[in-house]
Amino acid sequence: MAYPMTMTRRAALAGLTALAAPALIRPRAAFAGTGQAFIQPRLNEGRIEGGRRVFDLTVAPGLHEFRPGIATETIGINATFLGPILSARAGDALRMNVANHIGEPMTLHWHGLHLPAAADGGPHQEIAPGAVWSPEFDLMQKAGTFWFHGHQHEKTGAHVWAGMAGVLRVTDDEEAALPLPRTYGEDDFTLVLQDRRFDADGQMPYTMNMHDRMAGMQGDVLLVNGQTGPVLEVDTPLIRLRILNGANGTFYGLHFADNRTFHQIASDGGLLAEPVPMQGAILSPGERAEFLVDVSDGAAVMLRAETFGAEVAMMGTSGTRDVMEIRPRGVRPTPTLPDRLAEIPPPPDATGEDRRFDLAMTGMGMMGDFTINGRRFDHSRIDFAVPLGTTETWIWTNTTPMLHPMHIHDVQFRILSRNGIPPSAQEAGLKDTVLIRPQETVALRLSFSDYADPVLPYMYHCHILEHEDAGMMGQFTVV
Ligand SMILES: [Cu+2]
Repeated sequence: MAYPMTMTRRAALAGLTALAAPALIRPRAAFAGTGQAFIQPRLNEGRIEGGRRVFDLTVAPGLHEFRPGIATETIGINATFLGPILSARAGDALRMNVANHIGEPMTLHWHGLHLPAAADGGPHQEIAPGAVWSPEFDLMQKAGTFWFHGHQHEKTGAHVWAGMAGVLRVTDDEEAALPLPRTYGEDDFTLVLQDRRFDADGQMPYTMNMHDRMAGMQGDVLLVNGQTGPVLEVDTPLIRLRILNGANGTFYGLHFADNRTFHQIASDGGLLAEPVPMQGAILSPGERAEFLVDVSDGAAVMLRAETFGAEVAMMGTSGTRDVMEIRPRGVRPTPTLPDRLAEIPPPPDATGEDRRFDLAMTGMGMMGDFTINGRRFDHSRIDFAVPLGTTETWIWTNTTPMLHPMHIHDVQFRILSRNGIPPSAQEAGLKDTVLIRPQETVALRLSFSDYADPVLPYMYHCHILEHEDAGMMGQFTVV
């Protein structure tokens, strides 16, 4: 049954689906909702050793049952698919022991964290097969939902597709003082959304066709923490959903089947100024958001995602899929939401350079290159150096007909404008990944502090992993 799009969701998708064509991908009946109880990855608080919070992460091949009785070859982190939810407090001194058991070089990148370049886990921190990498750094974040994933040169797409990703949940005093749901597994749930294609043997080989090379890998099976169509039963009137778009190349337009209003309370880097009411929210690959959902009426409701790829302006969306059914066990009093969440000061004034980044596509797309300022990624080329202690303005212009979610390492930045218009409330907080639509110019303000390294760079890249692996990436040092 086609779901009638609300005006709000139409507005959210405006400009993306103007030239919509028929759906490309249809869900497979075999993967219709299983009705399994929702499972979220295990919460892992690490261990305290000499004043440091230490996490032991073993990255290894696995066999995961996406369907009962069918073992699919995967990569997992302390698990058969994906990794644990790491839990740490802002200000913690961390050590990550990352053991590579996958038999080929890999890296593990801490997405969204402000840290020294040597600890970043980008393509320059390669972990040899059999080796353990143990970066140490301070957790200099606000409370929020961060994540970690493979970032091996030209293998990011393949590694993440296989399951090399996990979530880092950061707490702090500011967030803890607010009347918000935060009890893991009771009223606070983490959802890693991804989609995958399975072959006749139940495997998910990373084989790209021409469309995948152009638009990024998309699948016809929507996964929530590796499950299909789970059911979440809850006992509280208000629940918090921390959602990561962990897909390689798919965008999710999240909404509820009954069109209910829900509230976004956090973006990539932490809490927003106040709860933002909405009936639909788009999450690009790499982005996170936290939502409050009022389920006090006791009615079961389906969380749904309109799914689409980078090429949506040309090809339309690939349809609407069920994500997870929420079943409250009883009617409860209507909850009250806090009026204010966090202090979000105006973006800092610029003290350094304005830099321009032109996103372009050469050739006719299918076999062409994606470039930034006319150049493909070169592992041995530093594109520019930023002076430590400066605040810069980065202006992105997208002349391709595709969506590109651009991610910048080391910083949580602020969005100044989209085509000259100030950002909406849900984009006015801390961000590390920003969607740049076709024909859009987006200005960001970024401060580079604390960590300098004359040699080791940070990355900036499209978070459609097939675009990144194809060279839509650059690197800068902070000096
Ligand atoms: Cu891209």
